[in-house]
Amino acid sequence: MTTTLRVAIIGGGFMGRMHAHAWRTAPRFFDLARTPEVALLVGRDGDRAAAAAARLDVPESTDDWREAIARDDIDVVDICTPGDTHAEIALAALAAGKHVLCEKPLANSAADADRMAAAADLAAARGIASMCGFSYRRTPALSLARRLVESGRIGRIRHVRAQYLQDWLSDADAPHTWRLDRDRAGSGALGDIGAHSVDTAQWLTGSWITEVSATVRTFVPTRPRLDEQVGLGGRGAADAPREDVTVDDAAAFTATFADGALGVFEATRMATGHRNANRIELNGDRGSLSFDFSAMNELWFYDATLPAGEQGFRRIDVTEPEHPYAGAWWPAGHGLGYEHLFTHQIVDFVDAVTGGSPIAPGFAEAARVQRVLAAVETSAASESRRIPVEGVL
Ligand code: 4PW
Repeated sequence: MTTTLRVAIIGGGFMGRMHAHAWRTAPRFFDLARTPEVALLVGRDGDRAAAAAARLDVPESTDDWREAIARDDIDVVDICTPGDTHAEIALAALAAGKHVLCEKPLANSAADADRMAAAADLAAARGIASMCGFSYRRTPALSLARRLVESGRIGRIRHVRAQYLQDWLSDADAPHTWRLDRDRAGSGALGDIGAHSVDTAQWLTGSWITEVSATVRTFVPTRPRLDEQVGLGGRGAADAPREDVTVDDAAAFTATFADGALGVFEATRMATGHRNANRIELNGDRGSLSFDFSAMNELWFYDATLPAGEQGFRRIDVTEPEHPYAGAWWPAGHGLGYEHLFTHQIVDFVDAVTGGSPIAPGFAEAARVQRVLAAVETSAASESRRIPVEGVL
């Protein structure tokens, strides 16, 4: 068995660059059964692909993802493109016997997600691994939270409270990007960042969401045409022709979990002042856990089994060798950043490819997230959801 794992990254934008960094960093800090080599980068056009490949020190580039599928010397296809391309690329890659890592959300529809999950199951029987990139699971603090939940430290969970707040679209003249186009992105804040909250909540609790009641809003119906993509948004003249926003700017929903817990979720990219506040809190009958990505190296734990006079939320600095992933990095509490989640994701993916550990989340689990997103949009579109409060206007 060759010791290398040759990777083609499809997409050279924010996530493509992040994944290239993670593929290269993982073997430098973790012992991997096979050594990843990013061999090919696929971009939207030849020049962009070549420029991204040169910047990321990837030896070859192309503008056609089908080349990656056709090459016998490619073992892994890593999909870092907008959601409208995920199903076609993943299905072709799995059929060609490639292992697949696919960015979230898995697809732009529950139907596509289910097709991908079915193909992944068939491929798994041939030893082909496939995983969806819900990277926040790989935060050491959230992995520690899952250990504490699994060991019963907070008991039976009654409440899940999840918010993912960003503000890069707060300016009504922030230009139109693919993330605002339903045909490209599938949905807006709901699928782009709310999907993370849904996955994290189901993963931490070990319980599926069975019912939702939702509201979505589009506060800014049109935005100026984009001149140049920069990060999540970009540059565009405020007086440029405006293009329709066809997705949600914000989503809020309640959720019922299979084990009876009640969830409250919120996702928006217009929460002025919040750059990337990805928060979740679990309240159980023996304690609570609280996490805010803005302080990603900390987990807050309330132990209700302590003597009453000693109870209170205490901060766990999740930076020690005893904590998930942390021991591979820096000593003396120096902490980690967003990019480390993606390195951990590669470590777990390579481990899954080499049969060392189960795949999580696989496409079937990611398809469950997609079905929750679909239920949220169905609820939000259903007038029966709106119950007027008596006596008000
Ligand atoms: O999943 C990604 C998040 O980690 C999103 O697609 C964009 O990047 C917006 O927030 C972060």
